[in-house]
Amino acid sequence: MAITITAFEASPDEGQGLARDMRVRWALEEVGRPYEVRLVSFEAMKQPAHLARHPFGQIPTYEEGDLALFESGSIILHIAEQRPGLLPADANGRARAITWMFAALNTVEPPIINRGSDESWYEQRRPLVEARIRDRLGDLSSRLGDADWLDGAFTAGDLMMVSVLRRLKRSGVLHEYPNLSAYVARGEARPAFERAFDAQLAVFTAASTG
Ligand code: GTB
Repeated sequence: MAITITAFEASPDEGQGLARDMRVRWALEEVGRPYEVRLVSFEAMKQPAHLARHPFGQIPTYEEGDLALFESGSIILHIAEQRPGLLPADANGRARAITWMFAALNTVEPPIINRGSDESWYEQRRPLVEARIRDRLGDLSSRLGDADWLDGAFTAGDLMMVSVLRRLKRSGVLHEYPNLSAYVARGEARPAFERAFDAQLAVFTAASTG
């Protein structure tokens, strides 16, 4: 059954692969499933046709036959459950991998998203938000230690955690945790990541040259 996902027609990240379609593309590449992309404008995301797919008018979405999903976590779990490659075969290993997916989405990503940029209103909050980020990164760094991945072989938990940490790359904070920087680099060096990255970059390149 053909798979269609949605992505920004014009991503504000200018091809850095920081929007959440990137993690879905990466998961599909890891399990070897081809997919099509429906590009949506910010205006179209709030129209009834897209709201029927995504109640909050966002990307990414996922369609396969009569199944329509939203929320990157749910989409990646679905992809991982359909084909081998992202979840261990043993039940306990699967449960731990799913736990790391939730940890990435619920514990590590929120303070990272709260990180503002140079807006004046953010200045007062900056010390608190950045302390929260460093708390999470410090704990994650201790847990990872010198392992390649969070729990043995690469799983959907790593895919989600690396995706979340990539949002910090421009900030320089990751460099304070060399094992986390190396972890993100390991994820980005995976051929499936590279294919996904190139595909999302091609959208930006086509838009900026055409
Ligand atoms: N919880 C949902 C999920 O995980 O799928 C969150 C989905 C979400 O935040 N989608 C964003 C969106 O559609 C795009 S990814 N926003 C439009 C809207 O809400 O109207 C978030 C994102 C956007 C841009 C950058 N960037 O430019 O660096 C990074 C991440």
